[in-house]
Amino acid sequence: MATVHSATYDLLRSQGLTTVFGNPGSNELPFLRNFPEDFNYVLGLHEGVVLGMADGFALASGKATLVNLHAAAGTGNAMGALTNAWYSHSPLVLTAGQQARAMVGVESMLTNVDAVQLPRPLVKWSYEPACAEDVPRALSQAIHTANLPARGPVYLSIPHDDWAREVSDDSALLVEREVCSNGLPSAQQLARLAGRLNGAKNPVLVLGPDVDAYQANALAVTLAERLCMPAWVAPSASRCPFPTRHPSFRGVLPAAIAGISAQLEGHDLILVVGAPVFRYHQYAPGTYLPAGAQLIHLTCDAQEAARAPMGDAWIGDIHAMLESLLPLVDQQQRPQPKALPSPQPVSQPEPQASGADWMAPQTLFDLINALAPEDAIYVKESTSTVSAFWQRVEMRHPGSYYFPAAGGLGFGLPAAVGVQLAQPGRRVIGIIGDGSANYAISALWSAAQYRVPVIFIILKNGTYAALRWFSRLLAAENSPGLDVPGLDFCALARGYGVRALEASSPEAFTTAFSQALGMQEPVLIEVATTTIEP
Ligand code: TZD
Repeated sequence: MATVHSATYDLLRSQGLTTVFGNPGSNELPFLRNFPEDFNYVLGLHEGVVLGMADGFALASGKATLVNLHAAAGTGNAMGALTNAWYSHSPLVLTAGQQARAMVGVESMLTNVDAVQLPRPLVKWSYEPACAEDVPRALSQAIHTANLPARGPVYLSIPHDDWAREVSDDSALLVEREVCSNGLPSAQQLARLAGRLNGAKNPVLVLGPDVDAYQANALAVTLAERLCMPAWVAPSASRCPFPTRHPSFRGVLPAAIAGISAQLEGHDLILVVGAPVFRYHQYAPGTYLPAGAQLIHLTCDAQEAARAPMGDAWIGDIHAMLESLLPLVDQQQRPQPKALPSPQPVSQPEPQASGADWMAPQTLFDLINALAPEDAIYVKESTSTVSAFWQRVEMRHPGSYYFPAAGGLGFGLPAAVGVQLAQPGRRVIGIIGDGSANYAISALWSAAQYRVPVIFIILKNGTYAALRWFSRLLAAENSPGLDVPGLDFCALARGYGVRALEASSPEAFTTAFSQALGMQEPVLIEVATTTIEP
């Protein structure tokens, strides 16, 4: 007869969740015992790292990914990283070990007292099965819920004495289940949408992360060309939905109400695809839409559609919607947008007062752009250099860029490891600030132990530069706690078993980066950089 343990592994295998990201405790050991040989366990030394690696893996593979956390403390450590997973529609199946059922009521050590409540509101569904026999079914529900649109994290708390219990043969039915959703507006709704697009005089396209998640980038290019419209990336961009050197490409919209209206001034129709409307950041009040503009929103997320303060929304599968829409959209005869001018090189700064070299981030990005493979994947978490990066680094292919979707730091290092594990054929380059790197630094250990060949580039400017900019915006100058001097990332990397190089002049960086590209192991390059405005 099957046990909860054997039925669960059969289910995970059939659903393709054979890579488990975790950090174990006593509550989880009965699940991990006799870990099958066709499964991989990726150990992270802190649950923020575990979740960040799993997030990167789920985003880059597009598949539901299993996370195994330790009770309440482990879940708590992962919550910061869960903010990013939630906003990137990442299909993470979080499981956490619970105390033995008989020990929960007395709140023994390692009891997850209100397990179901703990991860809310950052999961689609949270559950603790009412009896052991229901664990495989509940896990099946968790996996399908994570995968169904809009995708997102789910949480299951499992008492550790459940694993050895027997389950009925009907648990085999779970293994055979397939759950599909079509998610396409009706023909009539699509025709109405196409009519409005065909009738627009000066439309503009705004593309979000779900265009990339649904691999609809090429369809977005065709749509932009068909309607001769410029293409912007939605504010707070966490993925790259459009080739950045295409003549229609305009860059990333500012994350402010007034800023967006100003940039989109003059357009009569704003078509937003695969992004919330909108994901603002800095508070700059204004009108939501420029004068005379209408907004149409294509989204996979009904909640995104419902909470938008303006516009009409069509909800469905992003790829399927664009694919069905294109045959209904006429080729317009307006002139196509002209390509943006190429950014100019910036001059090399004078050496620091100490005589040491440093580089402008723009120069660093020009070098990376020139030297990196054309299909490199960038995992970025350097907050003040976002615009410079988008201007200077060409991204051509789907799945080329990942940034923390909720702005929760501690994503970059672990997500780079997870993305590289999911995409072994492409090189992952982590571009991480010296502030951001500390939130999940032990991801370096996982990279070293599993020989995950990420190139981690640390931009060492000694400060939280984005917050310095914000402190002026918010009239909050002279705030304490904005500098991070005295960090030696080469020493930290070596301590975790990662090869490290310090390279702060263009020549030294060229040598170090070329060397790193030639190696099949993780390498960290620390680069002293000047401070720039976001
Ligand atoms: N803590 C967490 C978990 N997430 C955050 N976003 C912050 C704190 C606040 N924060 C920002 O929003 S940007 C930033 C902080 C601390 C500075 C990051 O510094 P950095 O990059 O060195 O990585 P820059 O380019 O110097 O800003």
